[in-house]
Amino acid sequence: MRNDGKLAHEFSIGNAEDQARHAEMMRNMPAMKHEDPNTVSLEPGEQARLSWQFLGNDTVVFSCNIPGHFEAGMKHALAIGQN
Ligand SMILES: [Cu+2]
Repeated sequence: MRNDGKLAHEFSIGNAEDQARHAEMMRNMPAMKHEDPNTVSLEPGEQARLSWQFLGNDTVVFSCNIPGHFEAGMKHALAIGQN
């Protein structure tokens, strides 16, 4: 992925609970930068690769958890597997 925007963004994969917890943590510590296996943070112009294997049936939430971004709509829920 590549950040073509003018602000820093994050791309994070998780379920709805993970993302809510992650967003809450980032509201409390706005300067924190995540480089977890399920998350990349990108400054404007930066690019990175993230590989993830989806197993089983779940609803996955892709989101940017930088404070205000998730709330502004930077999220997408997707059902995976054989539902
Ligand atoms: Cu963002």
